[in-house]
Amino acid sequence: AIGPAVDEAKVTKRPYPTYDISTPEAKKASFKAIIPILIDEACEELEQSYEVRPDEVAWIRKVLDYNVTGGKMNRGLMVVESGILLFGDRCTNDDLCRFAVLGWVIEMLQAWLLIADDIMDSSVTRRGQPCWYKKDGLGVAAINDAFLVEMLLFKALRRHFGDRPEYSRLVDLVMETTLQTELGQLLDIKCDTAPLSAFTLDRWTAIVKYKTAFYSFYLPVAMAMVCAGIEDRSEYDAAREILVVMGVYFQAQDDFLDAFGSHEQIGKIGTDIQDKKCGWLFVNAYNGMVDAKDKAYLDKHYGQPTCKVGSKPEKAIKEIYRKIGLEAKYQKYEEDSYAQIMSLKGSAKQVPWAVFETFLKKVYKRKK
Ligand code: DMA
Ligand code: MG
Ligand code: MG
Ligand code: MG
Repeated sequence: AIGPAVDEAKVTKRPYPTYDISTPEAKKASFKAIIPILIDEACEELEQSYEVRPDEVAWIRKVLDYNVTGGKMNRGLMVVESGILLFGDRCTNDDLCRFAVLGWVIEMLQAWLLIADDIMDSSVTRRGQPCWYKKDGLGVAAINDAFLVEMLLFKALRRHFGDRPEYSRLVDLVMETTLQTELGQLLDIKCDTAPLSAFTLDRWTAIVKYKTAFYSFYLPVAMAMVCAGIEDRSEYDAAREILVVMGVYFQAQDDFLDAFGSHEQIGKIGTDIQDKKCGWLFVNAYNGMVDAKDKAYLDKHYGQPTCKVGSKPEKAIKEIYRKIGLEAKYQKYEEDSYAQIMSLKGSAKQVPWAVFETFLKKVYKRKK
């Protein structure tokens, strides 16, 4: 157990509700029931231990309501799914609620990463509503809100796990994963000034492994593994190998949907062409699929000021993507990724294959 910190919270932890896992709907509803508790606890702590005034508490509540909820919750739900499968019969109601807290910790991580990502990517909408920095003309002040959500995630972790043996491992895991994600975002953002000749499949793979796969796929399962007391390094390595393949595939889907998904389905307007991203579509097109004329067109317009969202060159580039058969190539890539993941069956010994299968089912051939 850890001793009290200088700023030891005066907040009382709310009692856990009854967590119903009898049906998929009940499972989801039980998961959703945890976040209002975490938000209430955070607000109470800010008021009581940090002299935050009512107006600012209300602001932070709004930041959390707006940015943490409303997503697909795939990552968060996967902590619960993995936990249930790893714990089996010994899983108590408190265990389930703690998995859900960890799930929401990932959703909070994702929330602040996305606030920042949308600023960096000049995006306009997210989850079918304005990006946080675009809401009511907020602008760069949104950066501090992102930092606040990041630290409140550690507060939730401390409140619910501070007196438990797995606490320090969980903190370490979250910090490590955050660093990996930030390094991925660095690689992503540096494409801005790189020549298009540097946009290779290798670079794409490095970007998406770091910016997406670790926090979206490895983290939820690794959290449940830590809670289950798995100590074997080789088990984490085996799980990571499978989950990183899944995460890379997931970001290929995100890149594909950026150009070809409907706003209604994905809840956001794609900006990858405008932003000169090293995305899956561009990388494949540019390296071997386009003829000299189309390549020259990409050189002239891709990510250039002429190529804003909705502009003629942006549409023309999507047209090139269609014409060269990228959609078929993407479908082939989906099949291959599925097969690659299935070929890794059996490589993890203590984590049941059902964990990976559940995750794969959630994302395979997704349209949103
Ligand atoms: C997002 O990649 C990665 C992180 C770490 C948030 P992206 O910019 O392609 O995501 P989105 O399409 O959701 O903006
Ligand atoms: Mg983005
Ligand atoms: Mg981005
Ligand atoms: Mg994207």
